[in-house]
Amino acid sequence: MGTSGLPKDMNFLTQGGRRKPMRLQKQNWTDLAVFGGAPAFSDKLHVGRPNIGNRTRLKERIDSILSRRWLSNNGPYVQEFENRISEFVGVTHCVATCNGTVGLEIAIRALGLAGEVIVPSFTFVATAHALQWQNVTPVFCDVDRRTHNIDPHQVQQLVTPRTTGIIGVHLWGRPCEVETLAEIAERHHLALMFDAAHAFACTHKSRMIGNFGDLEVFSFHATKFLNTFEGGAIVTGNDALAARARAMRDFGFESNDAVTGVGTNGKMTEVCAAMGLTGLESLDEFIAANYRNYKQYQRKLASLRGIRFVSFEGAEKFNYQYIVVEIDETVTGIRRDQMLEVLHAENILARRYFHPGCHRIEPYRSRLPNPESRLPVTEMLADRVLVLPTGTAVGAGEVSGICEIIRLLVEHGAEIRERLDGHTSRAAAPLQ
Ligand code: T4K
Repeated sequence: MGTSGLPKDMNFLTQGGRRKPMRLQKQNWTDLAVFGGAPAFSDKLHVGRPNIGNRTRLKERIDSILSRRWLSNNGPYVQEFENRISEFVGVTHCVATCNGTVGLEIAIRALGLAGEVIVPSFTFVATAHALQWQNVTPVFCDVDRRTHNIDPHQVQQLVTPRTTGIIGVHLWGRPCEVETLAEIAERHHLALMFDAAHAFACTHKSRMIGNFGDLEVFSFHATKFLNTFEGGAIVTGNDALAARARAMRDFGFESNDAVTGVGTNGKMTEVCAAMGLTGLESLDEFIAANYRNYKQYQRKLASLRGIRFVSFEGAEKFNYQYIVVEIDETVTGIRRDQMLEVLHAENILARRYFHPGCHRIEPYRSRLPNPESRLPVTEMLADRVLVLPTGTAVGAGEVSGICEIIRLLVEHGAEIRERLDGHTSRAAAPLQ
């Protein structure tokens, strides 16, 4: 045993000045940690480990915030951040917010959405809650089998006299079918907005996401490609909408002492903007790390039986922030949730985004008694999708280790399942 108490054959890797977790290579499925073996990684590997830019620059910026004693309320860094985002996206207005969810809520109000709004169910719950929080009913739409994005064909069928808008979500950073959605919205006089939480720095037909619909909303949460600790932004080319959103973000103030309508406190702080400005200077580095991991995962996983690796190919730009696989248990012999259990035991904290689908979460669940017929693709994806660790905190050695465990799982799926099922049924058996 080494000094750490772990077996000597663990690879100890260091890269880029950060401590890399020790990695144990497994020869056999019976060595899996879920069956009592040592975990493959000494430290937990997370999905959503923040991308952090140049620390010295960040600390300098934080120092100047403290010297200026200007911490919030549309300070100089927030204004600079908004300008940088507008320039980068190529859009006239950027209204930075304290997080993406409040950005969505403000956007929904600024657009005057009411009654029913059509949204995908296969999204983070914030998309639906941002509507419901304002007593607007989310009407859940299914998604496309290949892209995981809202299905325009079903959107069309869900329009009623109560519908006021459509919210598309560019899931995993892949653009929705924006032209078709825009055409439906125009035909029915509906507002169209996009939840672009995953899609900063991605393009559709060579135009940056942020330029589509009436407006789009980014998230700059810690787990996102670009982060401001917590943060978000509404981007639009519509002057009136931008002015409304800007006032709503600041309690309804349009100018000093002049409140012109209802508002909230959705302001971004200076320290958050400083983080965002610093991250913007390292975007190329973030993309390069994500792309390298993406290609390595693709090489190792795309050919595995029962695994569908969600690819981002073609001429568009992507941020590769999410590594997404679908598990077909009829082929792997092992259920997605059992794979998750095995991976977690190995300290690989994969996530099953966006299980179980918003429509299966209250208060929405009771409203849709037979989701299987309305949302078959969502139901299937919610049972199949796994999201794997990536980002600047994950290196080639870790990706390789994760893929080895997945290969072991797929090659011995039926045996592992049988043993896990045995564990579960023994655990569930009543005490004698
Ligand atoms: N629309 C969509 C489509 C979204 O995906 C989101 C957010 C929103 C709207 C709303 O935007 P925000 O209001 O959040 O700006 C996480 C994020 O909290 C959430 O922002 C994100 N989507 C969602 C997909 O993922 P959880 O519940 O998975 O968070 P949590 O705490 O489990 O963190 C995820 C992983 O990241 C963990 O394994 C640990 C790691 N992590 C997290 C944080 C915060 C770190 O390593 N460091 C950190 O600082 O929702």
